[in-house]
Amino acid sequence: MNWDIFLAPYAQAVDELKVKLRGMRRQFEYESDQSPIEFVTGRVKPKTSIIEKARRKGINPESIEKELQDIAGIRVVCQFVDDIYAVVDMMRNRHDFDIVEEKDYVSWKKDSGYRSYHVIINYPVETIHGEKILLAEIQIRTLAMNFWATNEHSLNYKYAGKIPTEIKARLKRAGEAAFQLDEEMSKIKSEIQEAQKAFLRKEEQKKDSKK
Ligand code: 0O2
Ligand code: 0O2
Repeated sequence: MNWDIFLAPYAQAVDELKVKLRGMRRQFEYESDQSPIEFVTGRVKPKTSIIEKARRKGINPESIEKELQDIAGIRVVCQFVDDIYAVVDMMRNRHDFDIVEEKDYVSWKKDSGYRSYHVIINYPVETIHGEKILLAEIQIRTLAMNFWATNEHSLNYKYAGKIPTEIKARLKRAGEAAFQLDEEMSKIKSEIQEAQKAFLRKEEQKKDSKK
């Protein structure tokens, strides 16, 4: 298998989706001063991780593109929990891809403590050989969920999936603290947004006075 050829459409999809979702953020900023989207990142899963995940899940090399949903991965990070559901709603209304599956690990966290909303899509890319429809995974989460997941991911990598019990217990407590942080921030959301709007207005006034 030629991996560069296989992965090229996925790289195209990740690039396109980053532009599109970052475009949504910009439109919100112009039209309402605030956006449910804080930032958007994306990556193509590295070849070694694809091979390892396929082996772990017992997927044949020929079935990888049908069965591995996250070769193209996009991450949308929000400030508040209800922003996640606003973003999911917008995804459902788009016409440039079809949602094939939704996994709500926000309402039902995973045993590890992981929280995030996953939307799996069929995304069409134009290739030099015509249209190719491929799977992509969009992870939507708050800043607090992202902080926890990034750190847990690093520890899993460091300990090859066997995190020592004491650190696991701390991670569990950190997960609960992240959940509390989201809850508390949601309660003062309108206060925070007023403050952010006032800050943006001041910045604009500063820019205008320099013109
Ligand atoms: P690591 O440490 O192995 O995770 P840009 O300049 O922003 O357009 P850039 O810099 O290529 O593009 O990448 P971007 O979009 O900032 O995001 C890349 C990093 O975000 C990667 O880290 C990924 O780990 C992480 N990431 C983003 N989206 C996803 C996703 O949907 N799934 C997963 N698993 N990871 C994601 P690194 O640097 O590759 O390193
Ligand atoms: P990476 O390194 O992020 O690219 P699974 O069998 O659970 O591994 P599956 O069935 O594809 O995977 O689906 P799942 O669990 O819905 O979503 C997979 C992706 O979600 C993972 O990709 C992670 O990015 C993220 N994720 C799921 N569970 C956890 C968790 O407990 N901790 C963290 N930090 N992230 C999680 P990969 O393939 O693990 O890899």
